[in-house]
Amino acid sequence: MTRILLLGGTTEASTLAKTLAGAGADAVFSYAGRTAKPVSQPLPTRVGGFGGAEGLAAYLTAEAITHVVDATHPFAAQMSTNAVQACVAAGVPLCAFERPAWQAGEGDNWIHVDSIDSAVDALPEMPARVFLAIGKQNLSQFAAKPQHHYLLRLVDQPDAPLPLPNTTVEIARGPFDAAGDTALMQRHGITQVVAKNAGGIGAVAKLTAARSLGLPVIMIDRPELPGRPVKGRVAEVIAWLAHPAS
Ligand code: 3Y8
Ligand code: NAP
Repeated sequence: MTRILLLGGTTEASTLAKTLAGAGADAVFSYAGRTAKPVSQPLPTRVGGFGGAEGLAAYLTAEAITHVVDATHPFAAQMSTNAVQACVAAGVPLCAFERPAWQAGEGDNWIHVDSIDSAVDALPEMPARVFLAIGKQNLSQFAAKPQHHYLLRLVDQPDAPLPLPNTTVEIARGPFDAAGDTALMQRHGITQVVAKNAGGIGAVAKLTAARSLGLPVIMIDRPELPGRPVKGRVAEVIAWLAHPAS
């Protein structure tokens, strides 16, 4: 009897949830609980951590999960690592559902860095106006360069003082569009953008806007993840669910 745990929090996860719900699949959607009011899903939904890889393994057994699809964000490295370990421990097949990384195109001016700290190092010494569109969890590292004015885009109003002295906060939940991001960046006189190589369509608008405005982008490459089968399309995930050994 197939029972699927879908680790969500991305556009891809929401798309897959619709397909599974439409097919009447027995599936549970999982959020970490990072935002106050996550988008509702057409599947039974659980919110919050599992308690590490051990907690997830216990959950898989207790809930008689037969397949895990990890459709979390490419930067959700801890969740993806825990999922690999827990599925081995519980003997449950796992596949990732992931969008490809963005590639620089004609007219793009990207500086590739391999971590958030390298992104901080890549910022100039002279005061600049930086669109820091990487969410809330990694802001404190940018306190090393307080001289810049940072435009922050967050999902929820911050519930604590921000670790940066000069900020403008924009509260918005993606997906975003290029016209909106171009206007936003012009309005704030942005001189460079910092982005995670999330891939997908939900966060790409700021790259399109940077290209049209001729602005450099500091692009943070994805963290290394443990080996696991990765699918790039809903149809491939559905086929895998029928034949997990594939
Ligand atoms: C809680 C669920 C869907 C999923 C939508 C995608 C697209 C819109 C673009 C910018 C970049 C950023 C951020 C972003 C995008 C999608 C997707 C995506 C980037 C929600 C959501 C949850 C989260 C968590 C949140 C992080 C933050 C990252 C904002 C819901 C809206 C910057 C990633 O305040 C916080 O603590 C926010 C934390 C993790 C990164 C960070 O480190 O701060 N996402 N985002 C999920 C959970 O609890 O499990 O609230 O509805 C989902 C989406 N955010 O269903 O359509 O698929 O990527 N999310 C990045 O890419 O850099 C915004 O502003 O340009
Ligand atoms: P993370 O750092 O990899 O995970 C930290 C811990 O959060 C995990 O060990 C787990 O706690 C819990 N967790 C993460 N995702 C979960 C999920 N889908 N369901 C249940 N628990 C989860 O994760 P993150 O980067 O904070 O991302 C959190 C959520 O936001 C994920 O759903 C992700 O898809 C989404 N998201 C993240 C980004 C990003 O830039 N990181 C962007 C867009 C969306 P336990 O160890 O207690 O199990």
